[in-house]
Amino acid sequence: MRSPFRPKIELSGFWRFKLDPRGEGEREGWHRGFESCDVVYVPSSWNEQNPLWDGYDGVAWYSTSFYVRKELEGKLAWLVFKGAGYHARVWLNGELLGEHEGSFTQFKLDATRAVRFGDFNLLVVRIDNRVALDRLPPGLSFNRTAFDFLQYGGIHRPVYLEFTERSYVDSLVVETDHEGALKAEARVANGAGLRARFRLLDGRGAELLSEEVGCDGGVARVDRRVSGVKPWSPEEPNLYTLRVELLGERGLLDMVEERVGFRSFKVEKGRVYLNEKPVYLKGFGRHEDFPVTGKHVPGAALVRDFYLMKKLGANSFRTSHYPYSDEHLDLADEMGFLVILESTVCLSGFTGLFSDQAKAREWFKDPRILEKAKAVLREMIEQHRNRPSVVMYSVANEPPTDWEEAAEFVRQLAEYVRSLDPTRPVTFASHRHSRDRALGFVDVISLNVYFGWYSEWGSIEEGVRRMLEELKRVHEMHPDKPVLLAEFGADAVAGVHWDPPVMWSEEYQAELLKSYIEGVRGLEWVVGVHVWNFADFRTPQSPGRAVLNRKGVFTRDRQPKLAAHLVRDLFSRLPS
Ligand code: ADA
Repeated sequence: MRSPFRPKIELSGFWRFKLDPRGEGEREGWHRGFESCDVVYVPSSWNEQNPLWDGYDGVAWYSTSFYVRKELEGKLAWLVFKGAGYHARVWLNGELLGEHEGSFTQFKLDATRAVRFGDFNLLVVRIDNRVALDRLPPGLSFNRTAFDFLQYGGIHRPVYLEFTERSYVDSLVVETDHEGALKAEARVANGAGLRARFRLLDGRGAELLSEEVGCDGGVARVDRRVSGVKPWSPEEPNLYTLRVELLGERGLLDMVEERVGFRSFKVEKGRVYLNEKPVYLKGFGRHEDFPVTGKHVPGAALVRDFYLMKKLGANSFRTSHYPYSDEHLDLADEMGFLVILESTVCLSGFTGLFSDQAKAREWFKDPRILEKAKAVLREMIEQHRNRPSVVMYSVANEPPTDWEEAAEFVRQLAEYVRSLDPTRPVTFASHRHSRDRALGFVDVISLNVYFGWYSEWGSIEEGVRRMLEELKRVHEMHPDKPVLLAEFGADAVAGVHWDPPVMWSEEYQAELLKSYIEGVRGLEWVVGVHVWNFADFRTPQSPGRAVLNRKGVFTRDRQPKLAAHLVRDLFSRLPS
């Protein structure tokens, strides 16, 4: 939900910055302002902005100042962070506004009490980026994590102030289908006696619907079937604007908008259907990772990513392994991609973090962890549920769900997601395959498979044989569930060539991807293939990582490896 109507102060730019390795800033009163010669750019991770900060796994402070015009006095002031982490604590003019845990979902703080109208204001943010076992995703330290991507720190996404009247639209939920059904519900703060006008506009601004309803009880709803709308699909991502205008005696009090697409996505008898037609999910696991800016992928780089995915014939990706930014998913809506929106419960190397496996099992029974996992799911669904591109939720990546405790944990998350949004299928990415005890709890089975890379070294043929064996075993256990090959791939250092194909060469990566994609073609219960990964990305340091995870079909600066050309050809010969 966005509002072109509300006065806004964007806070992107150069901020003051100070590391706090001993965690003494708060005791020293840095929240009232601090001296520092260091500068950092917002939005971006701090890590690659200064080599001294690259591996910094600790606390750091940000500050900036801004002017608020006097004529805004009397309005409510909201401070919005689109993503900062791992943990942010925020002060305005020395007053604590609040805090937030988790780097990848937006949060909004009421700044009305603390803001100085007609004056300059000092905003100070404390970011704690330490890795810990009770954080999601968990780890022991910067290079000992359960997840294979860098724990970037900082204010990765935009920050801004916006101002509303005391009556405003607080949230908007929209549900559609491909035949023009439109259900919209707006929650209105202090809405007694007010009216809300719902307007649906097409791409040229022509009005297809205009309906005025009351806001008593703080809720305004419409439930109509709009004729003449064109469905949303990857081939034709038709978008409309749903505008909600809040009306009082003095006229327009607030206005919010949401871009909507009319589409249906469902799972039936082991298939997935988009707008009642079977669809094949062709694409990638991705990351939000870019040189220098880290977790913040600049708009121009996102545009290049999407054109490259289109060029390769992709129609889908998973937001591995955390919710992506609004800009990222805006392009998915705009350019037509079927997105699996994944939470931050990434547990790839989880069991290896514990010498005592009993303690690892106990982790899944800790109510604080379950609460944190639910909070991420709640926030990501609230932020992205109106998007036509989001067709499925993934509650976790590679949990050790051969363990009963982990399977029960995943079951609770799947149940919780359905209670929040029953309109979308649920999955999680499994690397336990036929040993997995949680596959029955989800609607689509997603499998991460690396035979021929982490085992059967150097033998793609043997790897593909084992892959097919395992997939068929899973299918026999769950014949009614569609299977997505959610991850498969091989590292290749760009420029390393070898004939015959050997591991780490571009040829081996290309050959493995080709063999996997062709190996599953014709298995009608396999509903898609997501290559791991779209581009090379930063990871914790280890002997198995050559600075980056090199499984990208593109380099980190988005130049193609041999595999990219091959994937384009393979995708062109797959069903759409
Ligand atoms: C796992 C994990 C990915 C990445 C991949 C790899 O499947 O889900 O994040 O680590 O393996 O490259 O090994």
